[in-house]
Amino acid sequence: MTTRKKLLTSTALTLFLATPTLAETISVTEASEAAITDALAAAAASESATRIVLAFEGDVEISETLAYDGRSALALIGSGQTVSTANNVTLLAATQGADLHIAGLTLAGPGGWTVENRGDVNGPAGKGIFVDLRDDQTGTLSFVAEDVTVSGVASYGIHLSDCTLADDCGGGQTGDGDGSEAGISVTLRNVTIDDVGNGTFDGDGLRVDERGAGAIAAMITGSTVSKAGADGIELDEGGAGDNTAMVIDTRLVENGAYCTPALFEDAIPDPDEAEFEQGEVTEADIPGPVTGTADDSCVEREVDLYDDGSVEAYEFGLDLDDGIDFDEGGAGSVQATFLRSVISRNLDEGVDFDEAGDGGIDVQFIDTVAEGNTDDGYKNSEEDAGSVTGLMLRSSATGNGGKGVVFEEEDGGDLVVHVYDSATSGNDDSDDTGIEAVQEDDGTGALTLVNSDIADGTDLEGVEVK
Ligand SMILES: [Ca+2]
Ligand SMILES: [Ca+2]
Ligand SMILES: [Ca+2]
Ligand SMILES: [Ca+2]
Repeated sequence: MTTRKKLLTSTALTLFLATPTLAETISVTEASEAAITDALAAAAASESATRIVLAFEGDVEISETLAYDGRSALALIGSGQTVSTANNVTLLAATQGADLHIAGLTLAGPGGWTVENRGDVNGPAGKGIFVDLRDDQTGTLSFVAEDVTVSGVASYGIHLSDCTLADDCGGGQTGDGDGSEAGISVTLRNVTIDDVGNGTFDGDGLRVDERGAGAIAAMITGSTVSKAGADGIELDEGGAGDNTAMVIDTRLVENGAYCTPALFEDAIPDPDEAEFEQGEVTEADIPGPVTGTADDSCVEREVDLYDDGSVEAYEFGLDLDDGIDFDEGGAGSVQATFLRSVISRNLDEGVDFDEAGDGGIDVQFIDTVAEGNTDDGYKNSEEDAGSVTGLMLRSSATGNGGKGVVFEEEDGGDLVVHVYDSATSGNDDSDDTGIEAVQEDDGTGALTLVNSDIADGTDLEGVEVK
């Protein structure tokens, strides 16, 4: 049962509204899938911004996706209810690129997904929230989630897609696909994303695909992303536009284990890497692509060939994922600030920032901890034109399997890193693994260390310590 009324709006406020259409409020008073579906259909038909208030007590189980096919902004406001499904479907989708504001809701998929119990075998894997931008979209898509929990879906927890290839859109630097002129703004406040993306390859907690013109701007506060099958957060920005993020009071924990190492141990050839003299072996002599596993895309196989076609080297590895992963391609920079955040026990890097094309990396880690990640704690890699500027203030990298902190700058451009009141220890179980700073090709490199304890040492190339 739904009732509709115009939202009371003062004359003074009206003067400040950018659009002539006022937001309507639809109150859903019955706890049922049909009532919510009706409200979404009414909102789509109204062609004005709509606020749907879930004004019922109790939870709702749905069998199909709650789809909003309108283009006008939609707010879906709950008061702590759970919307769950036992089916492998996307819970909430804005199919026409509408601005979406969701608050006070838990969205729960069936759970129990693993690489051995996949959700993508008989059709697409369900997501938590999906916003698909239109090919002709302009401006900035605004997505806001506050006091929201997403769990138990086979694919992405939250997916915002401005990419013509939809789920086949690869990473931002090398990924294919084109996009609209629009950019994407994403805000998460007090959001929990847990146990998502464990039923398909590359199922991130939060995933943004931004192609064509337009930038990504992310504001993430007081949130937790844990046990996502792939990256906790992946922001892929291809084409013109920056990748900008503020991450405050946020935890990224135990993400990236869809390709569970124990399940693939026996499938990886032994030895898992080898090098050869020119003319020694052909590709037919080395182990071929791995087949017959729960998901063969988990096993990466890299082969380097000499000019004469003989094999120079091969390497097999598992595709595990990061706490937070930015890929920035084309024009534009990575600009990120972390404040009071924890990046812990992710299966690849903790922070993995890659910037290519024009533009640099400008990052600040303040009161932030990276510990126990399988590879590097913080990895920042920049190439082509552009510089690297980094700050670590009262931050630490401890017990990571790779380096503690990496800043790499290639091609034209400088590297300037300041480390104050920070510490690294126990990374990679060896020496010179606390901070790696590399400046290559044209440019200068400077690392300033003040009142910091880099117990496992530094590894510098083209960089002076001040
Ligand atoms: Ca775009
Ligand atoms: Ca870009
Ligand atoms: Ca660059
Ligand atoms: Ca350089």
